Amino acid sequence: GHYSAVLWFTGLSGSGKSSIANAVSKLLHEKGIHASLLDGDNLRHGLNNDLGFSAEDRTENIRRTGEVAKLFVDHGLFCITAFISPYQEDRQRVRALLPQNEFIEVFVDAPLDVCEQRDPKGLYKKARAGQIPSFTGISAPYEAPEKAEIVINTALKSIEDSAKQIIAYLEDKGYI
Ligand code: GGZ
Repeated sequence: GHYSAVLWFTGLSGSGKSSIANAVSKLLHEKGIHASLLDGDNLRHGLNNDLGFSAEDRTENIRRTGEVAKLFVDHGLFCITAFISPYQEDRQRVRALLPQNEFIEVFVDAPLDVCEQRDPKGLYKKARAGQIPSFTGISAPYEAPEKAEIVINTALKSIEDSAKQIIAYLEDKGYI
């Protein structure tokens, strides 16, 4: 058996949230544990397709996602979320929805210049050129967590090692 929780990833665009979240999901699956994976990309095509990137819309994006994550955990599943979730207060509100040990904040901590150099979708380039308004890190804020349960420096660690760090945390704390 296992003790389920939300693994709430937060970090800049291009920090590696989705890649690490996918790798963690795969490692859990190999252990016979099914995790539901939610990310900005997929939810913004459906449930959240009415939301843009204003501060208000991001807050609502995170609120809805938090409620969905809570449903999964209440049903005994791990839920892994990968959203920029740039506001401390929004993440705190999701944390408060759940018992203390059922919210695990994972700060995917890659410096802006590293994310900007990666620029896998060319979004930073567009944002610098003024073609994407309110782009996180360029023209909209990112509030780094002060007390995340897990901090990963993806400038120094591979996706695979980052995922292993998270699995080790879950084992160490007795979740799995
Ligand atoms: C930040 C944006 C923006 C703006 C589009 N700011 O690298 P990506 O493409 O795949 O990840 C980013 C994604 C962020 O969506 P989230 O739902 O995670 O954001 S939040 O938690 O802040 O609500 C990026 C793309 O959407 N994107 N415009 N202006 N990222």
